[in-house]
Amino acid sequence: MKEKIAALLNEQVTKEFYSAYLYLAITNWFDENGLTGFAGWYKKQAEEEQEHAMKIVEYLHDNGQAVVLGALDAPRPELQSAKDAVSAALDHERYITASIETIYAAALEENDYRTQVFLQWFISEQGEEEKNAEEMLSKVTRYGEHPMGLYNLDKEAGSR
Ligand code: OFO
Repeated sequence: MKEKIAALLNEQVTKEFYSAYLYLAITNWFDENGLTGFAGWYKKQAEEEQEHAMKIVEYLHDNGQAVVLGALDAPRPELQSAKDAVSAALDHERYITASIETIYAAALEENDYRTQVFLQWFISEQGEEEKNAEEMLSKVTRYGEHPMGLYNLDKEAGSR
């Protein structure tokens, strides 16, 4: 594996762990504001992000590469409402999609076919995550202003 690809994958490990950390911040905000269904949704999301990070860790090891963990920034999303929290999640997913696409573009440039195949799972997953986040934002925008609407959305999120 080329050094450049290994470096980008290493950075992605940190970004995936940061995603988990950000989702934990969002989980905490929902919990602290009595929206335990949403909190449960984002807690699961945080767990999934750790799995994503570990997938990349394993891939690096399977290809004889060292894993260098980076420092995690403290997530400080400015959250005043459920809509802010859901928007922060969507923005972050878009950022991660762009990051995965950057690695994919580098793998194309370096003729790293194995990494291209490896990243396909992440490309599909990001499509799914963006879709879910967009749907969540659309529902919270439409119904979340009304207490009963928000209550029902929280119940729905909690059934994940
Ligand atoms: Fe790792 O999938 Fe979201 O960010």
